[in-house]
Amino acid sequence: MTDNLSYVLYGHPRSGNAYKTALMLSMTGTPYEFEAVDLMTGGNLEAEYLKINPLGKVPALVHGDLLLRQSHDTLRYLAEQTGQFGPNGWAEEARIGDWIGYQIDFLGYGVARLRFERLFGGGEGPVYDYFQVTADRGMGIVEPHLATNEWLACGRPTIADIAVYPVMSYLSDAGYDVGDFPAVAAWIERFKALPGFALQTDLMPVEGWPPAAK
Ligand SMILES: N[C@@H](CCC(=O)N[C@@H](CS)C(=O)NCC(=O)O)C(=O)O
Repeated sequence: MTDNLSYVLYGHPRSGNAYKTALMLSMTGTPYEFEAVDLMTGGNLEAEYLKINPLGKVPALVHGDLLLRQSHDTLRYLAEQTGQFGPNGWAEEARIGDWIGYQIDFLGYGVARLRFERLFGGGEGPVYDYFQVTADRGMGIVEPHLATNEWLACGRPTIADIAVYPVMSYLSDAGYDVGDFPAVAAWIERFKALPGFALQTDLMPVEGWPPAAK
């Protein structure tokens, strides 16, 4: 850390986007306070939280006077503050950016939507099918890449891996069998072995989450 200002993370363990920030804090050894925003009861849409993030989404990260409301900004900011997991120069920045864009385009609008629909929606229908096509395209991109690359970018663990890991950690919730993606499965194990790795429930503990299986 470059100063003594404390970090406050607003999030919820259901959120893959908040998990990115929580992982980055943990894996860089950055202490933080956690403020739970209860996505399950609409806490993200309550007036008190909307003052922090008018978009009504998590994560939000406060560091002194700075307020970050986008998960990928939190990764880039923490990389700069800690000197860890970030790019060295624009050639690396661009390759990391490819995977951050991939996360939004194929995981955020694909795999993560499938998971949400299966857990909380109908899990079928034309909208679901659309997410399936996007998610399948995304899995078809990452599997061959990781078959020939140990990490997503730059030949070392970077914020690209931290951005992509949370959604990959719940592939089965999205209806995939991780065994069908052996290179992704091996990368998941490499990622989990990195110092500071922890589960979202340990980094953002919220009573009652995950819900007991019925
Ligand atoms: N672009 C935002 C997306 C954040 C986001 O979608 N958060 C979800 C949880 S993963 C959320 O708060 N959803 C609540 C809602 O939209 O009502 C980021 O990358 O941080």
